[in-house]
Amino acid sequence: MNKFLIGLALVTFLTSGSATMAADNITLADHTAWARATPPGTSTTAIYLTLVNHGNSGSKLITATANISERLELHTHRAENGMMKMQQIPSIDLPAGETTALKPHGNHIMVFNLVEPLEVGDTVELHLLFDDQQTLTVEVPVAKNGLPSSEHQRSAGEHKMKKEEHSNEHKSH
Ligand SMILES: [Cu+2]
Repeated sequence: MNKFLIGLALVTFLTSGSATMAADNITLADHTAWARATPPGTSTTAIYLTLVNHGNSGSKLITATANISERLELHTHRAENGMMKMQQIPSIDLPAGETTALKPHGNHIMVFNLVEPLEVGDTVELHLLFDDQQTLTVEVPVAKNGLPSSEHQRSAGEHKMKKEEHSNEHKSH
């Protein structure tokens, strides 16, 4: 066997090896997932959660789906002329060994064209797909201003303000 073939065999082995090991590397951090309840007349909302990549290689969240809407998008906030604007992004990086939070004012999963309003007490079954074909299904509770933890309640007022800004921006699209 010449050197090229040996190299090729090694690369093939490593590739399939890492693909197997990538399974279940990404988990949801406990009590971090929530979807924002929608007031009457609103058909857009956002979902937040924190993901942990336990693997040795970086991953990317590339798609989110749920039966509440056919249009879920990955969004971020960017400063533009001193204003924070939402923008769709193709993926969200999940660096190896790190915890990545999707939260108000930052990255989030945007939901458009809700089939019906989201009410507190509802649960959304959210399916996440990552760039290594790994998938994760998350039960997401619907809440008004985040989860009822002390940390979230402290900034509840801030969340409310953000929500109004959010829906206004989308009406103009
Ligand atoms: Cu958004």
